[in-house]
Amino acid sequence: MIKLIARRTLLAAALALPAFCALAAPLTMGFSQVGAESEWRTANSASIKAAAKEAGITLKFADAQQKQENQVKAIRSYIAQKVDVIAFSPVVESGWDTVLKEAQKAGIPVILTDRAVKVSDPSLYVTFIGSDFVEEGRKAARWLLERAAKTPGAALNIVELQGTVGSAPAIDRKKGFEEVIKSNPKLQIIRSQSGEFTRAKGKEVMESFLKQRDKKIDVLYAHNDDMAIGAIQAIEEAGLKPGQDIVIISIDGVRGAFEAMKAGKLNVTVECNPLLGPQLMQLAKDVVAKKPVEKRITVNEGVFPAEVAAKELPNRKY
Ligand code: GYE
Repeated sequence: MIKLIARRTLLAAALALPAFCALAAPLTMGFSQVGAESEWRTANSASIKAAAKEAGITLKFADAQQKQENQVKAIRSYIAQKVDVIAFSPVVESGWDTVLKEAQKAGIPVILTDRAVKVSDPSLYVTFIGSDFVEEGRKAARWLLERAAKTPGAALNIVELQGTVGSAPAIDRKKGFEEVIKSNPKLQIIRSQSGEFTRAKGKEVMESFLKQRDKKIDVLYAHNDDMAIGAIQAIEEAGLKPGQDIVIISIDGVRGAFEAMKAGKLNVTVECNPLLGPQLMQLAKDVVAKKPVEKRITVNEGVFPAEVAAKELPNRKY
């Protein structure tokens, strides 16, 4: 009899053990980050690391230096390590089917953050949290349309600094911007090239735009603040006044942009919030607990013209 009770207790304990372990063991997330190309990215990485700590999630974090092959390697290593959930911000949109199928086969859920992917089968990821980049492009263009309406007459020649070739924000910010400026034939994009989302490349490409003297440049549209800040240097070195001789529009709303606006060198920035960490960690918990989540989660963002920069600067969190 005693033996039987003992055996039953043992059995009950053994059965309860996995459930107990699942409750007690911290969740492990493998995160593959794009790189460290911009102020936005720095803020995004810091947010993810801090939020993981706060949420008690063990974070494995790898920086891919803007290379897709490094991201694929990182994801494969997370699969091999049997993490509970994989999250990543895909550097480019295409080319993810194979590795995502491997994750699915291993039963590891994938969350996309910040940037979207183009895949053959949407079940290859559970959910995507990030900004609406097409709308950001539209917001940038709407600001320009309003400004153009106040200065009737002359045509406005626009140069565009695109983000990383093939990345969702570069594709979508171009698309949204073009869609809106089409309504005013005075607005023409005369040159467009990638500045890879970095200051250094933004400066270099702007220098080459300025050297081609066939057409006057009236407006610069940069897909992020870092490239705009690099371009501002190039414009100054060419003896021109950024923000006056050339109107400058960019996206992100990082501190550096607010400082440039305060100094009168940048005219407007469209906000793109990088502080996705807390929401991502909550999502990861829900996904691992198999709770239903939305397939697409967007972020609310504003537009900040130079006139409000000094007032807004102290409130900025990134
Ligand atoms: O705008 C840019 C960064 O994917 C939204 O990537 C992000 C973009 C951001 O390098 O600064």
